[in-house]
Amino acid sequence: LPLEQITDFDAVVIGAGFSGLYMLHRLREDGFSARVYEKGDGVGGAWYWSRYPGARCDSESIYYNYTFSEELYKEWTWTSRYPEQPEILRYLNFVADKLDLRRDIQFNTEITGAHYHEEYNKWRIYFKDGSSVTAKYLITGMGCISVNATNIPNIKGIENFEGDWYHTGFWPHEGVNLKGKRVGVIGNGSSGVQTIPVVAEEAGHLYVFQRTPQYTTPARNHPYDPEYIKQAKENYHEMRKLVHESMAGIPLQFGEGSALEDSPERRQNVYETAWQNGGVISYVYRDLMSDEEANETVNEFIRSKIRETVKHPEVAEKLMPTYFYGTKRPVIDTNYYETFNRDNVTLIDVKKAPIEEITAKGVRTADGEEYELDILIFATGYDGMTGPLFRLDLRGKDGVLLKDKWDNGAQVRTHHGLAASGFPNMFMITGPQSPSVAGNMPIAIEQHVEWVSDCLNYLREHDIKTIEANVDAEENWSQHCKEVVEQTLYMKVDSWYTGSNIEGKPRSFNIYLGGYGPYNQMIKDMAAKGYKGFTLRSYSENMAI
Ligand code: NA7
Repeated sequence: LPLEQITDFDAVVIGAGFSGLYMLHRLREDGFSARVYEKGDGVGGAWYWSRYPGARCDSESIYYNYTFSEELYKEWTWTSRYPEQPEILRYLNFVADKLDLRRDIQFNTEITGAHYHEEYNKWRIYFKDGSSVTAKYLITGMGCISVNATNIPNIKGIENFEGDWYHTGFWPHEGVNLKGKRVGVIGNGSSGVQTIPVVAEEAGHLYVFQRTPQYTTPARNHPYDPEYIKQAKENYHEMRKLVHESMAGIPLQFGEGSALEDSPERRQNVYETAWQNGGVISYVYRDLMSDEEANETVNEFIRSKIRETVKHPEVAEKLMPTYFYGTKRPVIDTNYYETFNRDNVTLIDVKKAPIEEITAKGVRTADGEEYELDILIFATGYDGMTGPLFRLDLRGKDGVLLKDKWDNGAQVRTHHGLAASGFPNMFMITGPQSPSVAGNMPIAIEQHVEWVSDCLNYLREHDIKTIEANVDAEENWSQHCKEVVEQTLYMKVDSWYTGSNIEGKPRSFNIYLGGYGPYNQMIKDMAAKGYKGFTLRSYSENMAI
């Protein structure tokens, strides 16, 4: 049959980002019929949508890519230490072309839901236009943050604003002319910290509405030396092994000592070296993420850098973070604190005087000030982890909605973040309770895609019709995830990791913090033991086929 007439697939994959592209490749290589559905008109996922000024990845380029193919790795050459959004998008297009993936991706197609039908042992996948297809396996590849789950705070009056407003994760492809404009940015997470210095250079005046001051460390981005790239390519095999065995998907040596055991002088030296090298610095001691006192040493170091950098003591004071460094997604920057020395930048503390209303002219805060704006940018993040899944009408056995099974996020239960009981033949790539955003995502994605691919081959070889996570296995895993996070400071802070950025979202931490390498070993062992914790059935009494 011509492809457009085929409506039943071995596997349907949601989304054509890093996850969907690799998953499709593996499915096809293994001889499964597969189709990826993608809302956008091109590949790239988050990197397709997040085109805001300054958008860049915080993982180093030479690790922020697929490692499964030596040929792909060697053929692509990154230009700088941290890849900017257009370059990542070019990379993913290069991969899609090279592997000839587009012929099995249907673009401009939004999936609204998927229902499992036990009697047929099929997933039926629904689209926005009301049509549907069926598949034996459903694989979600929307990632932990998605354009479908952007967070636009519910601030009174947005509909009255006469200027233009945008969200960083859903940026017009033709760009936005900021030249000479009065621009407001709400939010200073990873996106805000990246966009603020770039917007400041173009805008007539920039107003930064800050609720929680942010720790950020210099990225020290720079063009790559060709010799460095040459070596990276020569070390391909070693690199692939290292990143997959590492804690966070990058070959970084974690400090083994305690921050509290070093003398203040030596500690200062350690932090200063890390600061000069650039990038996140939470790894330099083993206890920075687990001990409040140890954590405070790095906080004080970064605060001293803010004092040094920002000229006006009053502005510097407003920029001083007090939470535990690293417990919100650690941010790296290019000229963030420096930007507040510019004459055309005003920092507004909206913790002190919260935003009360968006008016026709701009933003009004509780102290009665009104900031007149032409453009308002929401850098306010996402309903992460569960958000992309909950936006879909995802129903397992007996029509149970995933959102209900997980009690709106209060009771997330997965088997290693890969699968959930009651949802047979459904797999999640970087699902909740997997290591995912605790490191360098493409590596986490490869671990999952390779596991799912091996699993599907196993099922086919053994003539198994359904695979389903067991309730006790997901109970154990969820408990384990909880125990690991309880040894850290993460739950003590409000962040999108804990879900506390979304009004009404239950506080719950759904990232496995035990490390990429150990996790990968666990899921491989699980498979080697005949898919421990899963029920595999070669038939079902209810099945019509
Ligand atoms: P984040 O990291 O969730 O940051 C969102 C920012 O927006 C953060 O500073 C929030 O302040 C702020 N925010 C959210 N709602 C409001 C309201 N109502 N008023 C004022 N300020 C608000 O999102 P990003 O897009 O930067 O990054 C998301 C991920 O993308 C990132 O971690 C990477 O993995 C890629 P708060 O701290 O909550 O006070």
